[in-house]
Amino acid sequence: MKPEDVPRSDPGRDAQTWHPDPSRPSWRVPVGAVDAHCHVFGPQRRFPFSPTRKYTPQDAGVEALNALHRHMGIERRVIVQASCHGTDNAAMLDALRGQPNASRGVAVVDPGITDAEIDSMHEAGVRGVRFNFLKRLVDPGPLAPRAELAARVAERGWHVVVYFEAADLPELTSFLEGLPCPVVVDHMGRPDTSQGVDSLGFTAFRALMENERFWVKVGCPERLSRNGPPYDDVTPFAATLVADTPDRVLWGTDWPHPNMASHLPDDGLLLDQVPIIAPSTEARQKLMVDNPLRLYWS
Ligand code: 0GY
Repeated sequence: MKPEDVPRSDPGRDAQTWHPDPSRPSWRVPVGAVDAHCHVFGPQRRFPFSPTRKYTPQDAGVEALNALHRHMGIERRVIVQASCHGTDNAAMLDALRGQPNASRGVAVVDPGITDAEIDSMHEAGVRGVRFNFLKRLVDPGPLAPRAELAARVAERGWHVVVYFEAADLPELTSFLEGLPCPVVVDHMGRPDTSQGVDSLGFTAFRALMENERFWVKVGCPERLSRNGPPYDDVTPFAATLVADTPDRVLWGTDWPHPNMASHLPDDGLLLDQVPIIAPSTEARQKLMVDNPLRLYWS
């Protein structure tokens, strides 16, 4: 069991989870590159965390995120609501409004959200809702209200982002395939990286990806690796997905790597994984620019 998989009963404040001095990427990222999975947290005095959170991150505000992106040469970002802020999207929305053209968001909302609230989020740059099925983070709750919510946001051209463990895919497959909008899978569907890419679980995930409504984020090796940096055990999974579906892959930093205790990921090293998993200029242009622009900015 990886450290982050141990259920936590104490949501006491975590130590800082991001590298204070990330290395500079050793390659030149394409113009217009997008970080399609990052978060902002707090500051807690302005944007309090959810009372039902399972972990308490350090404040990780938008200024620190902006500084990281400047350092890495990344021009746009998709800010994803994480469980520690529950369904209060205020910190994420505030970050979107600070750089409206360069930002898009993915919200976590109550199924009872009003149309006016959805419209207001759309105005701020939100283009998706996230369904989190990780039992160590949330009580996933029933599926039917989520299907109804998906139908409502699909009318506005939004998509659904799903976060699940590979072991839960069989029971979620028919729900996911029935959603009336694009479905973006976080962190490669969290494969068991101790088993190879030919394992039954990853084979089932690749079969799901044959459906053209499905997209996948191929970053986050730091969370999936059993060996740690440079994450060689995760590389084949990401490279396989980029080769399978070059037009439906996205990449993100996962900054500030919340709820991680194993090590402080170096974001420069994470970005250096991109030329390994996407070896051609064309593949990198799709992964970091064309695909996220199509999904979030068109
Ligand atoms: C991530 C991963 C995690 C946390 C969340 O919503 C969240 O709290 O996403 C995790 O603990 O695996 O996407 O950053």
